[in-house]
Amino acid sequence: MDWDDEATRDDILPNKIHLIKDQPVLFKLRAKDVLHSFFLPHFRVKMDCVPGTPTRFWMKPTKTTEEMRKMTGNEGFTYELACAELCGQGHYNMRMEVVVHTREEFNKWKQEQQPYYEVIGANEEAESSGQEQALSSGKGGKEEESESTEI
Ligand SMILES: [Cu+2]
Repeated sequence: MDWDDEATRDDILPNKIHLIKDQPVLFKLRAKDVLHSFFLPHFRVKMDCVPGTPTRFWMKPTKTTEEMRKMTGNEGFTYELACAELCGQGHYNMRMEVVVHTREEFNKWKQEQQPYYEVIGANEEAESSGQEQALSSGKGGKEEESESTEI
């Protein structure tokens, strides 16, 4: 993210894809290295991610995750995103959960999210207040710090 652009400061970086039932969504796909395939099997959607050629598609989820759990009788049901291209050593790890909410549930979830800019700022404060404190607190924030350096 480009922190010089103030429009990025309320961006969130969730570890799941959160969608709203009956709300069309546009996915814009890019690849840096090799071909990947953005596969949402429960939605019958698959789109290649091609280096140098952005791809895109619209879709509209019509059932929430909870509705699917009731319909399938599977309380553990989750929508899944997976890479459907044998793209390299990290291929096995290219998956993500997709959650489809009602609009009310989505708004509640969104309000609970902290902008990534603030998450990074909190890490920078911890660094500037002295590493001894961060180390003695045992917060396990080392991974977060290294991630923020890469971005
Ligand atoms: Cu991939």
